[in-house]
Amino acid sequence: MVRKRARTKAGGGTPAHGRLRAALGATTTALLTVTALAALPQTTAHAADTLGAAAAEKGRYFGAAVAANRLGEAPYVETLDREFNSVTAENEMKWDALEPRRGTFLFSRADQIFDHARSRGMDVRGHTLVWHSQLPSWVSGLGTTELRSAMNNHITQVMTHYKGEIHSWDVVNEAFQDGGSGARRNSPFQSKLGNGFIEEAFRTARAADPAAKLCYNDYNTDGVNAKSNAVYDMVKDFTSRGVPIDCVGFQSHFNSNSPVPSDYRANLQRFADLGVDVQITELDIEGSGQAQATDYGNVVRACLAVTRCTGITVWGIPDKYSWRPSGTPLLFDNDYAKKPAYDAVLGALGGTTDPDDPDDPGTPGAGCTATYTTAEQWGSGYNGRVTITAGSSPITGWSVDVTMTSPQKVLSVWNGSPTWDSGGNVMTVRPSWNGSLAAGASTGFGFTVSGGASPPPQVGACTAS
Ligand code: 9MR
Repeated sequence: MVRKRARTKAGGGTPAHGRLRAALGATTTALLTVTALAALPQTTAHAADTLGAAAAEKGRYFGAAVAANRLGEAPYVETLDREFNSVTAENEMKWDALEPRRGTFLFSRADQIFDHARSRGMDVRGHTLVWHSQLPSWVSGLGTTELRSAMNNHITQVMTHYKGEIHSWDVVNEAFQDGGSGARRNSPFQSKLGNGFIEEAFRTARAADPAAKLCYNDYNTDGVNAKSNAVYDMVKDFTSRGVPIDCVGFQSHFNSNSPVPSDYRANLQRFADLGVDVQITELDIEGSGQAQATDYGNVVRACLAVTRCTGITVWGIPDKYSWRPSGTPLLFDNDYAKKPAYDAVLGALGGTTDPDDPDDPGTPGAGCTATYTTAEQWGSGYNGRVTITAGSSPITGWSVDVTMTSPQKVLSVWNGSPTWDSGGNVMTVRPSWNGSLAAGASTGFGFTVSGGASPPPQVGACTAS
């Protein structure tokens, strides 16, 4: 733990975080003034070149979910500190991490993330106070009265520890069922405390830290559907009765089974129209290349089109540390190179990438992009297809690495010439006849894989020549 934190008592002195924030505020103001004066002649024509800076120019934050055990890795921290101005603890502020035994609160790992972020002036989103998952078994075993008391105590203790320093808290997470019922999810809270547990959690949270924005957070609520309608009705009821709620989080975990909905923006807007902020809280989109980039750009544009969409958090930094790494759903590849999706997000935010930066594969004119789709699938294999699209300049050749997961094997490749690494699971594909492409034109190659219908291959960035 970086520093010992003082617990606030009712009527007590300034919490440790309050002093930290006051000090940071003064330092930041001084630094900004000096920077602005010194840099004015050169910077007036430059667009922002990081996600956080570009989002800030649009009045939004751009955050990432962070894992405490990665904070010792230099490229991880360098990317976090350079690109993001908000942080969510991916697991460290969940109930099982913070109160594994009743009344025993362990804040050290959560504090590592909190201290890292706050000492650099980043916002912190709190995730999450009341959730059926990652819930210690002692909680599920309690009877009604004890459960009520444990829930309120957990909310109060945790929020008091970070009082005045958390931008938004996910007070209740994933309390509605999937599917068409619009019903509440069964959980210890729901079954013992009934529908009123959500309202009670929000009221307790408001009392514990009046400065924090209080959010309800869920998944599969990104478009208009039975589940989002049920959440909508709850928020409408809360706002009409004065139950404290400030924001709704849309997790936005997308893939081919759960694509970005066409009514995403409209859905965000209808919630905003209830008088709450909306936030994109756990964004990741499985895929690669231009298709993934387009989806990411669309998500960012949807948020920007809704005045009360106050920020976006991506659920991780490099693909390899995603909760679903085989789907390569994030903005940075395993070596922290910016993916085409990164460029699409930065572009949608109104920023620009540095055309001389070799880590920017999606920079206009820099070459080509590769997009993967599974064309057919059967019990023990599939046909994959990679579409290659030239950037804004013509190209005369391209190459793409495609990595299979053992025991999968590639049986054949068409419209491309493969070479293999020594381990036999990475093939580098170059053109057979289709290397020359006009600016913006596409070609593709296909391949048949046996040894398992999933996971899909990992398709690397396209390199043009
Ligand atoms: O990314 C988190 C992963 O590391 C954990 O193992 C998992 C455990 O439930 O939770 C993941 O984060 C989830 C988030 O807290 C709530 N929404 C869904 C996220 C992805 O599963």
